[in-house]
Amino acid sequence: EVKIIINGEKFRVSSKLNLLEACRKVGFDIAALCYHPALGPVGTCKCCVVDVKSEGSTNYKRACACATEVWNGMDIRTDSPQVREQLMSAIADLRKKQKNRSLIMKIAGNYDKRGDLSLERYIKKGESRLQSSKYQISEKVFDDETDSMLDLLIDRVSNRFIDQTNLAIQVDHTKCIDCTRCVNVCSNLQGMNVYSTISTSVYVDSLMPSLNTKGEFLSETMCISCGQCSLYCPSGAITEIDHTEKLEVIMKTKKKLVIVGIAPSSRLSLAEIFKLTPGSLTTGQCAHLLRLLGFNRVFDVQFTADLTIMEEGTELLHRINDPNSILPMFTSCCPGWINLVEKQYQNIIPHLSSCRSPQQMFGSIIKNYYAKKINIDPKDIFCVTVMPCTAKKKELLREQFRNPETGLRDVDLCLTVREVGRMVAKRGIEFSELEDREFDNPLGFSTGAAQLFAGSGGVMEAAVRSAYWLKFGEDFPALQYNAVRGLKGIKEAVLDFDGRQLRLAVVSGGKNIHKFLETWGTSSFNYDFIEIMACPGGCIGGGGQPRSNLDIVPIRLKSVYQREQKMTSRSSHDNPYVKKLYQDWLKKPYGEKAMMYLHTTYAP
Ligand code: HC0
Ligand code: SF4
Repeated sequence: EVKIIINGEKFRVSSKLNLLEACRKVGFDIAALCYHPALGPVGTCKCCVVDVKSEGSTNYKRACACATEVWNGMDIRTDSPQVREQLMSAIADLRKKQKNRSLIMKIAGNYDKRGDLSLERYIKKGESRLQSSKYQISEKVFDDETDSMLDLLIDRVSNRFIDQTNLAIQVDHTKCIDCTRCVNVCSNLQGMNVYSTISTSVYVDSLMPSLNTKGEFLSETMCISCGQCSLYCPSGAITEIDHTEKLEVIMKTKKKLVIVGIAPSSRLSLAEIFKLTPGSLTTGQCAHLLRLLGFNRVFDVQFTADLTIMEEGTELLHRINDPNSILPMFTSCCPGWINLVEKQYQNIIPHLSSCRSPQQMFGSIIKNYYAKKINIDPKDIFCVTVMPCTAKKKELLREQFRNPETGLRDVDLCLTVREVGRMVAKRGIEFSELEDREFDNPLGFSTGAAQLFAGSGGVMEAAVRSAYWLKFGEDFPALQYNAVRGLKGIKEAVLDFDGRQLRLAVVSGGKNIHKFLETWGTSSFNYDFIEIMACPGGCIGGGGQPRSNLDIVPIRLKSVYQREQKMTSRSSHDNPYVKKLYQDWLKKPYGEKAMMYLHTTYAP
């Protein structure tokens, strides 16, 4: 601990904190755009500026609190005229960056539309407009390297200021403030290295958008659509592609039966958007809320999570029993992970479970089974999901999930939790007051196993419970499987399966996945069943979750386990509606019909 003085008041704080964290801890909530506790100091936005001086010294010095350590006797002023002045200039700088960006993007747009401006004329025009602007722009705005970047910009960005090529997340370059959080998150947390700042020799006065150095659109990069960058972006430059307006149009025309399914972890975080305790929204309140938003049927994706377990558990047993089959088997419900395999680890494809994700099983059941059951043409159904994930938006667009005969997609649209939050706010619904309502059936009932899907290790635990039951005809002892619980990035366990030692691994977060797969193909990579989720912590840490402080992820996970324990049935094979679905329609897990409607293929 050290003793410090802030604005004349004395405090004791841990010496491990940086000055920004220390100030926040004792109640001085200093704004900072580029700093994020999970990422560490960057020091580009300069918004957390403070005055500091040592004991005995007379002069205060300006410092970015995020990049400053605390020391004994430190004297800090957070609101002196000098600090304010510096802050104003930092904010003006940020605005300037944004303005300059939009200007250059607009010029690029004009160039493309008219098509008659040579690059040289374009540069001169740009230069004079920039120099006559009220912002001070460096003289050396355009040099040779910048030339080629501009070329790229004009060529690649053309008339678009917003890169929506990824289909899940979008980058609005005009809103970027150069905080570099996305670069940090994508490289250091996810190990994907999609973004990079353009090297300083080219990067004059922040005129260039943070395209990666090759100037590619997102769709041309290794991006797996996990959306982690959209969780950390402080300026709204990186967001999910918003589908709320499209949905509202569909709802207003009242031509389709609009059906929704909510994902396991979405219900745990929705309340956070409205400053309620995380996990405080009950499943019953979620069902009520979704009805108020205008959905005609409100179902639970946890129902198809149970179904996934029946299929995946059976598939695992098949693979274990058949000496010619391919092991280890990897889970396949995380679309960010599937994107990663298809882009970077294609030799893993035969190892992926062929099970569709619960989202896609949901759509398939709705359009192929439920439609018939209620005697409605599937084309008159609009199927929506509420996910903690951005990659799910892209998953539903895969050709594999379009009915080959009717051409209809199984799932029509996916909203992130944040989008639902926006819809709720727009309608002015006060949901802390909402009473519980039941989900509709038959896709409304689920077990504890399905609730576990929300956190890393949950699919594994659910699968172990049912694979055990499928094999031995009795419940997994004590149900709870602690070895795969918790937020560690890589977890391993060995399970005694009637004398055969099943080697299990659970991995979440891009960087951990890369690390885990380093030994792939060598004899030390020795597993039977592996659960992988692209986001740190699994879906509870998903890229479509509310932008809460990330220390909330353990709280969400605790809420998962608490909810799970209270559920009446806790193993997927106990779901009576799943059993009935097999009786009525699918016949048996991993059977012919199930293969047709619940399984899929992957493309290298
Ligand atoms: Fe999944 Fe997920 S990825 S685990 O399989 O929870 O169920 O599809 O919905 O929430 O995104 C399931 C699927 C989800 C979540 C996510 C979770
Ligand atoms: Fe990187 Fe994920 Fe963002 Fe793509 S979505 S740029 S992989 S963090």
